[in-house]
Amino acid sequence: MMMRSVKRLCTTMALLGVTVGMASGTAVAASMAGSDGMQMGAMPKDLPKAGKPIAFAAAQPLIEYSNSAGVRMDHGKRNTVMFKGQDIHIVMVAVEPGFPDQTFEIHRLADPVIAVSAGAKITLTLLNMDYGGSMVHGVVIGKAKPPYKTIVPVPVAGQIAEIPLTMPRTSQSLGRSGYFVGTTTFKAPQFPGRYYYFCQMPEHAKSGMYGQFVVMR
Ligand SMILES: [Cu+2]
Repeated sequence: MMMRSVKRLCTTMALLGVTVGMASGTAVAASMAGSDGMQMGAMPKDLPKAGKPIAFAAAQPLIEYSNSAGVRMDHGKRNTVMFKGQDIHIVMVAVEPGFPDQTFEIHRLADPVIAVSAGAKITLTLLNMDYGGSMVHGVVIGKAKPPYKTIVPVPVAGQIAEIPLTMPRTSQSLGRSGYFVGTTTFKAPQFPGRYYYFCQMPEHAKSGMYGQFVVMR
């Protein structure tokens, strides 16, 4: 089932005449009709350190990268952002303004399927844009699948990555706020398979803060 849907994505890509698979992991800029889109996002340099809030101006390149990197493919409920290549940078936003509570955004899709190449070196960054005391968010990627309990003990089975909990933004005002960022690097598994990313803050995964993480061939 999973491989079939990945295959279908690849077929769709081929039909659209899209070239992917840059060795560097950067996407090729292309303009395409319809809702399927592919854009280049400049990979932010000098990623902010965990635990120190950054200003909105410093968060903006990360937001822009998150909104544009990878290949966005809209398939109804199973929207996917595909990252090809062996050197991948993914920026996830926790609750981008305008999106529902307890969601992750990539490419302005809430909780999309993330598809990556097997064996790729992945830099994963989380920018927490949420506001409010308990709006602490992190990311764990592993084999633990939904439905989730209130507390999901970590590490989970088959865990491949974790970004520790990051604090919400410091002010109601987006422009005046400080933003917390977490980053981890890991290697995608060598074999295709289906994993899940979720937020390890109690209640969050249970209330929907998760998505699929698919390792493609
Ligand atoms: Cu969360």
